[in-house]
Amino acid sequence: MSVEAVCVLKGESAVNGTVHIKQEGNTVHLTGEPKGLAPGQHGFHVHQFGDNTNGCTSAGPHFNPLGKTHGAPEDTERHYGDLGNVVAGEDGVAKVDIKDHLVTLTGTESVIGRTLVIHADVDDLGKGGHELSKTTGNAGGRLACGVIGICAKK
Ligand SMILES: [Cu+2]
Ligand SMILES: [Zn+2]
Repeated sequence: MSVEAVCVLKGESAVNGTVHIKQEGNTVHLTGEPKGLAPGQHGFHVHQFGDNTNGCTSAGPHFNPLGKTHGAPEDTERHYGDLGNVVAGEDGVAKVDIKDHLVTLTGTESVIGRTLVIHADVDDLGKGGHELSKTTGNAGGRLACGVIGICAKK
């Protein structure tokens, strides 16, 4: 059985877009083209709660069921929600095409019902030496976010 999810990113900024998330065996594949971004890198994470009652703030911290330190997607020491950065071009569009082995749409650690967040700044992947590097990658404000939901069958 294949599981597919979708996330509509919105926020107080002009940033918006749709991200599709598909489970492919043990890998999850995220694709989409969020737009309205400043050119350059932007932190991209799954946050703990699917709660947007107070905008993207109420999504809480990075999804981190194992109590690890913030890191890069390829690190062993990372949050489950750490997807690194997406890169926006001069047109403000980020072509998201990420495969990850810790984010999953199945089982007890499923990200369905949690929030995907795109940030104002670069995620330093835990290596920037800032006091926030080890928790958030010092990625700055939350430009847009959306709850990851089960996709309607096409
Ligand atoms: Cu984040
Ligand atoms: Zn993190």
